[in-house]
Amino acid sequence: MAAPPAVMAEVKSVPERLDNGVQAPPLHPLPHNDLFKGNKVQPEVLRLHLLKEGKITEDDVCRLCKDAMAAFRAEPNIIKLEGNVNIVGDIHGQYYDLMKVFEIGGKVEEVPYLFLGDYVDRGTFSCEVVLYLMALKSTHPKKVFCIRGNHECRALTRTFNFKNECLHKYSMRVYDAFMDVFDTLPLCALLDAKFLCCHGGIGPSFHTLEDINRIDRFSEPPEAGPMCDLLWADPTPDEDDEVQAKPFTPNTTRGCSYLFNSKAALRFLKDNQLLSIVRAHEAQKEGFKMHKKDPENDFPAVITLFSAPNYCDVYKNKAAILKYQNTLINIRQFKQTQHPYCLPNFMNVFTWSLPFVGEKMSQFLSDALLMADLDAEFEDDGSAATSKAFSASEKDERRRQIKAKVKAMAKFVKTYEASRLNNEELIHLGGLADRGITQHNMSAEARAKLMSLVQNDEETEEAFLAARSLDSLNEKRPMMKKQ
Ligand SMILES: [Mn+2]
Repeated sequence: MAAPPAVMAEVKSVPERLDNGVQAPPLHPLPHNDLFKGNKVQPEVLRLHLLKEGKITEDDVCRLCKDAMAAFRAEPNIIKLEGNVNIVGDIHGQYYDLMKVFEIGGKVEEVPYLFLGDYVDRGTFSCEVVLYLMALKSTHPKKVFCIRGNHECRALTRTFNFKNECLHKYSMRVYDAFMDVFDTLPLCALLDAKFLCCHGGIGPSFHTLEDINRIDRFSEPPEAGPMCDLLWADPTPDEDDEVQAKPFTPNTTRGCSYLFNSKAALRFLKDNQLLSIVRAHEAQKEGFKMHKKDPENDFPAVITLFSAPNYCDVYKNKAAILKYQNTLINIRQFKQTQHPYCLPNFMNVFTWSLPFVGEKMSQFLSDALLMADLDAEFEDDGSAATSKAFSASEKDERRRQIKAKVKAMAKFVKTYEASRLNNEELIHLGGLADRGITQHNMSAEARAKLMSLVQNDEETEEAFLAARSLDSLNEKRPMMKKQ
């Protein structure tokens, strides 16, 4: 039997246990007339309401989607931008960190923003991120630009947690409306005719900007081809770049698209008279990465930006945005902002505590049965009445029955215990848990080592790499369902 906790916590009454420092989320959706003044959405009203975990009505969600969709649809595949702009990498449902982005970068009214995609999944506030960005887009269509990331599609949102989040907070109607918006997002941006900004990178399926302009983008992204490469490709890791003779190699980590080496990047830049590729898509310990430099101009051919600090609540990484100001590049890093806690997969607290309660109940019953067994022995010895009532074979039968019951109950205890331990592990794995990471195929020893690094508070390179290693299974594109 498990040892009891060393010190019993002081038992407080229920009112004493209430934390008055935590505000309850608003009970009702934001009234339509607060959200819209005349025909215009009020982004600041929405921002503050979402910050308190408030919701808006489904009709208003659909209205925001319709307005944003019209703005996105009107844009070409490659958005042309000039002058100062803040570039932001992956957000992944981290609404409270998105607030920090605007604190650091300044207001949309002051400087335009370009977001490089992956607004949803992993974090637990994706609805809030998308709603707020859509409100900004329809209010400032020439100040806010959003391109498509690989997560802005049906295939990923249904295997990660965005679809679940929509169903948890809203409905299927809202999820479908978001997906229709994603189908209209532009694919990349061209900044000052020098920087190609996209979510993933380049692939062998296209060579010029004109090729990108020819893509019919208004659909679920395909599993191969130029649209897939723009959303999914990664640069070859620096350490492999030298040995990688081929410009493009299949991207096995992602399960689709390619890794492009620095030669491929330089070739593309030269062919299109560009300086650099600015992309997102990969978590970075420092929030950004300057990849290999072009020997001719000493400028990195590829820059990676990642704007989700402490990704999935376990990576312990910094985030960064790129401020492009007077043709100079300025990287601003930032750390995680506290956010309200959600159990993995939006599980409610009763479902979550079921294995714990089950374990304790079955343990109790198992102990009670053992006692019954002892009592039976005691009665045999002491009471003439029972001795008379039970023959020797009946006593054996009774013992056998109780033993069987104890055995069965022990199985229950074991099952519930395993389920409770699994739940506790999910808590430590945070956002890593949403695609069945617990079935990860690695030795118990390696797994324990990674877990201990992940659970440790230290912000070391080792802890970052441990989280990334545990999470690597999640990077793969899910198999398409044949429809
Ligand atoms: Mn991505």
